[in-house]
Amino acid sequence: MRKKIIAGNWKMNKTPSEAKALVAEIKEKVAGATCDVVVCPTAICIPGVVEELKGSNVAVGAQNVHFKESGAYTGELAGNMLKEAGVTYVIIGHSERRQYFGETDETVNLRTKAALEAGLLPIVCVGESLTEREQGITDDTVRRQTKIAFLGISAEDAKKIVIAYEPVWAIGTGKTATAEQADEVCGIIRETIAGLYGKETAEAIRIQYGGSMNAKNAAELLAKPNIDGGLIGGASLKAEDFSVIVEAAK
Ligand code: 3PY
Repeated sequence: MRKKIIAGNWKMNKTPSEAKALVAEIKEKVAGATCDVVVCPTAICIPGVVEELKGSNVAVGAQNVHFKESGAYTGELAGNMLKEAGVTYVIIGHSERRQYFGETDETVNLRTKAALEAGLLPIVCVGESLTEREQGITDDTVRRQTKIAFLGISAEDAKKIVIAYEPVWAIGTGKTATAEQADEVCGIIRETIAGLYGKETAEAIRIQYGGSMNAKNAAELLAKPNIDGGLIGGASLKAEDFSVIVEAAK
């Protein structure tokens, strides 16, 4: 039985004081959660959020990590820096990073390996664009993204990775994949992992759905056999909505 995991991707929202206030509310509301709960604020908000969440059941995630340990990479953050700051998880390869910041399948793989090396737990995002879905190549796309993301990663490390299936056409658009569509693609991702590592690893790995998951549609999505949680965008910025989603992840 896989433990569900609900992670809030705050994207570029909230100042440090707003972030602290939001997690103060969230931690009260999700104190009785039976799933893993994660919030992923912007890097500058991490220290305050970590401080506010001390002693709670809510873990902190970053939204990106660089693949080198240090050096001339202006604006980047290394895994050991995040780790020392109290970060547990890190989102890698979100479609917004692929779309606006030149992230590729190869850099996703490098970042995933660097995160594991630093002792962080990667949340690796995959998902097809609208054109890819319309052309009937959703399966090929998520298979390719998954296979490259996991290149050179041992089965033991693979089990630490959470995969987030986020159809690009459902991100920030208010459009959600139907529970059937989401479950089907999560199943294809699990099959891909089975092809790479065998059934045991595939059954152990957690696959989230992301893409306009909200307080209204979460229960239906989370009831599907291949969906082990959610990576939540806008709804994670409201403590009430986020806690309803956490509650649905039993
Ligand atoms: C969304 O729901 O919009 C997301 O991108 C979650 O990562």
